Order: sequence, then C-alpha cells, then structure tokens
Amino acid sequence: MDNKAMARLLAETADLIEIDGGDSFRVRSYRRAAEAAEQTTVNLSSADTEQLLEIDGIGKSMAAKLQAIASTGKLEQRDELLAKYGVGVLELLRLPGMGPKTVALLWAAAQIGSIELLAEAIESGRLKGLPRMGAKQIEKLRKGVEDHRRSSGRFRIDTADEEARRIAAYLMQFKGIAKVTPAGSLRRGRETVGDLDLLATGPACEPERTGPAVEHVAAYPGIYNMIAKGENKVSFNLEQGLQVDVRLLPTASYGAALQYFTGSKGHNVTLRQRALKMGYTLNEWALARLDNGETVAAATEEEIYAVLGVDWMPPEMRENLGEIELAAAHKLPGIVALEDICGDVHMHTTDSDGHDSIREMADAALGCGYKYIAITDHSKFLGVTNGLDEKRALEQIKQVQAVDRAMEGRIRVFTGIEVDVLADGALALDDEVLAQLDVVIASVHSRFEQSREEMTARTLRAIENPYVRILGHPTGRLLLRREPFAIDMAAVAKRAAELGVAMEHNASPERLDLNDRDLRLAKELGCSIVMSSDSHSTRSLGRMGYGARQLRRAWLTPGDVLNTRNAKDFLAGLRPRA
Ligand code: DGT
Ligand code: CA
Ligand code: CA
Ligand code: ZN
Repeated sequence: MDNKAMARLLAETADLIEIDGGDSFRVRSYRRAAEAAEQTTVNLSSADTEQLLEIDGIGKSMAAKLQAIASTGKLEQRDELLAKYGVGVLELLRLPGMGPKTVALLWAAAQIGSIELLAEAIESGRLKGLPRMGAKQIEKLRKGVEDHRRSSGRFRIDTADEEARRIAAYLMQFKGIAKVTPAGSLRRGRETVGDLDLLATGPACEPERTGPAVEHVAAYPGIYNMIAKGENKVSFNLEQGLQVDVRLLPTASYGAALQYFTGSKGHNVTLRQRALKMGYTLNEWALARLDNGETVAAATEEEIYAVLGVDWMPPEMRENLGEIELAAAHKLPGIVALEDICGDVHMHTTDSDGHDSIREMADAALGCGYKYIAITDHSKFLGVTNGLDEKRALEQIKQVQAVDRAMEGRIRVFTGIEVDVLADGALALDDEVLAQLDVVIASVHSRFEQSREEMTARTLRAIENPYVRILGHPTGRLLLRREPFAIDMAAVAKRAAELGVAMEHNASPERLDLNDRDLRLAKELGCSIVMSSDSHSTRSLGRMGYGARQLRRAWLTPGDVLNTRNAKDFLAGLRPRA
C-alpha cells in the first residue's frame, strides 16, 4: 500500500471517530498522522519504528497503527466503526459541504448513513422537522446529492486519455500485442468518460492462446483492484476509481470489435437496423449474411461501413444525430482537425496568474507550430490576484510588441486581455485601454449564482461594448466541479452573431466551454468560434487536442473556426476594431 492510501485510511478513521462522538484528542491525532503520512517522503510500508517516530506528527501509537496497516492492509478501529455505521457513511462524507458533524446529526436523527438514504429522506420530506434541518440546509443537501449523481463515476477526458496512454504503452511491451486502441467514449472524444475501453490485438490475442497476454494485462502495476479476469477480457479499477476494460481480440475481427465498442450505443442500434434491412447481422465479431452466416466484413471498420453503403466517419460523429443518413448520402461534412488550428489566442503569463513569461509562451507556441498567439492576461478584479490595471495593461502592450519584433516574423504575438465582466455587465477596464488591444476577451469569473435573466443581461451588456471581440468560456462551468451558470445561450449567441463577437471554445480540459451542443447552436445562429487553450504555463499549450475533439463532436468545419485562418485573416475575421 502506498503512503497516499495509508493516509486515506487514517483520515477516514478520524472522521468515523468524530461521527461516533469519540474523544476529540483522538480525532486530532489521527488527522495529524494522516497529514504526516500524506506529506512524508519516507516509504511508510517499509519503514521501521524508529524511522516512523522521526516523522513529525507520528507518535508511538500511530507508528504501531501504520505498521499494522502495512502488514494487513487494514486498520481495526476503522473496520469496527464501519461495521457499526456501514460503508455508506464514507461516501456521504464526500458530498460537498458534508463533514463528520452533519453525518453524525443525520445518523442520530434518522439513521441516515448513505447518499441513497439521504436522497430518500429528502424526497419523502422526512428531513423536515429534524433538529437543525431548516429549509436552507435541506436545499443545500439536495443540491449536493444531485451534483454527486451527475458527476459520480465519471472522469475528465484528460485523466482518461493519460491513463489510456500509460496502459497502452505497458501492453505494447508484450511481444504478441501489436496494437492497442482506445474505444468507447474516449475514442468518441466525450468530455468525460464513465469507464475506459481498450482493445488490443496481435498474435498473442488469437483465440485459445490468450493466456500469457491476459496474465500480462493483469500484472499492470497501476491496478488498484481486479474486477474480472476472463479469457479475452480483463477488467480492473485504477487507484482513483476509474474502471478499465481491456479486451484481447483476434486480428480478423478487430474492425468489428472496434466499431462495436466505439459506439455510441445509439449509433450502433441504427447501424444494426440498417444491416438487418440489407440482409446482414452486425455484432462485435463480424458483419455476416443473415441467410447462411457467412462473414462479409470484420477486419476493419472501413470494410464494414462500405458493405453497408455508408462512408466511414470519425468516431466523434457517432452519436446517432443523423450521421449514418448523411454518410449513406455521401454528404458527411469535412470536420475540423487539430492540425487546422493556426494560432492560440487566450493565454496568461507571469504578469497575472501564469507561470511563464511572454517570451517563453511565444517560444513554446512556436514549438507547437502556431503562426500566432495573443497574450491575454487577467484584468484587475476583486477575485483575481495580480490582474492588470489600466497602467500595467498599457505597459504590457509595449512588452508584447517587443517580443513580437524579437520573433522576427517566425510567429506573430498579438496584444490582448481577458477582461472581467462585472456583476452588472460593465467591464473591469476603461474603454481607452481596451481600444488599444488586438484581442479583447470578456469573461465572467464571479457571481455565478445570478438568475438566468441577470446573467443573460450581464453577458449581453458585456458584448455590446464595441471593443469586445471574443466571449470567453461562456458558461463558466468546471467539469465535474461546477455546473454551468444559468444563461439564455440562444439569445447571447444570436446577439454575438449580429455584433460579430466570436464565441470561445475554451479547450482547457477542465472547462471545454462551450460544450459540443452549444457549439452546434452557436454555429446555427451564425457565430464564429475561436478555440483557445487558456494556458497558464507553456506546458498546457499542448492540451488543445481535447478541445479539437469537442469541435469535431459539434461537426464544425475549418470554416466555422476563426483561428484556422492565418494571422491576417484571423484578425480580419474578428469584430472590426471600433
Ligand atoms: P461511458 O463509458 O459511459 O463513457 O460510455 P461508452 O460509450 O464508452 O459506453 P460503454 O463503456 O458502456 O460501452 C462501450 C461501447 O460498447 C458503447 O459505446 C457501445 C457498445 N455497447 C455497449 N453496450 C451496448 C449495447 O447494449 N448495445 C450496443 N449496440 N452496443 C453496446
Ligand atoms: Ca466506456
Ligand atoms: Ca466499458
Ligand atoms: Zn477566464
């Protein structure tokens, strides 16, 4: 067991003792030990008593407990309390705003010891009238349960993608595995994934001889717990809870499996209906004739789609939104690709909350192959540390221009700002300053709780400002952490289109804002889209690929996205400078 897992056991025990009404001194000593375990560089599972006692925050009794955990993987005190309250209390503790005190209260008042039971109690009205359960508190709990249900069990695309790469690299070390491809929602580029589907093929994946390959998969060092180990499928959980299904498939039916496990389910259902009408059956092994069972296509996706009379389509389009009909009519749009993107026009530097300088960002962007960037640091604002005021914004213009000159045309560096939209829709910087910048992005970073009417009016007022050229991360969401704020997106997109204000697709994998559906809506209403990385360091410039997947899911073409153009045409495509 690693230090982090040991720290978690200690922290959970502290919470459980507190729920149990235990001695606060004991609670504190577990908490302190948990923090120490989290922070120490000593390997706790192999350390001896002396080494453990040298760690700040670990005394004799905690050292003994750590050794017990190291040898048994368990902690007696924790197991006893879990037997009393049920494992559901641990889950309950993870709800936002929920601490041991509230859990103790819920338990004492109505034996509520899990999210399930809490949801039930809220719905049935049973919580009302319990001590300290006012309408406000109940509403807070209801929202916590809802948020949890929406996000529980899903993971961000970047997490899934990084894990998939790591596992694929490991699988490829095995001699008989020749190819590993992610399928499922990750291959379709969804912003979050429920579980990870990986398909492997090669000589070691042929039927009857998958044994050694299965053992290799099962020995993956990142496995937290094994769910199932079969003849051609291994399922397990990673430490953070993400489930992974690895399937070993014969080369001859790899295409059929890839098609099937890529989905989506809806796409597969429509495609299978089409196959049936044409006299075929389609499953994860093959496309075969209905009358005599003879396989007609199985090795590649392309063959399967071709026999069914439809053009092959990118996985991002396979959501059963009419793509099969379009492909059958040979009318699929040529959707945008990451390689089409020529510039990145939303990034921060050390002048506000970024980690690298203007020059460092420019050099790194050049390395990404971009033709231009814009430096768009935060404006001054209550909540933002180190945002630029008018004076510093004007000074930065000179610095950006100096870097632009120093790059000698290898890459253009535009001036810009990410100016805050105040609660009433006014902007945080004077017009005279905004007028001097190339790329003015207006973004909402506060008062997310405003009503739909207020937020819509606020955003509309912001884009009426003649210097605003891009509306930044238009819904303010943080994936799996903060819901989008309420806003009439159609009204905003319609007005933005009239004014020539572009809508941002913020490609940071924690935002991906606008999402695929809103991107489609914005396009329909005539808006231009600009995709940007919103980088706060040179390292995150490379994350634009996650955003490109969302543009593709919205079926956007290069013509819909302004920064597929060269520098001059990009600027010309923005709202004219007033
Ligand atoms: P997720 O994991 O919730 O992010 O979404 P997916 O799309 O990865 O779903 P998953 O992992 O349950 O299944 C992977 C693919 O397998 C899915 O996209 C389509 C295919 N599949 C799964 N179940 C069915 C089914 O009942 N019928 C059909 N036609 N295909 C299925
Ligand atoms: Ca999946
Ligand atoms: Ca799956
Ligand atoms: Zn922002």
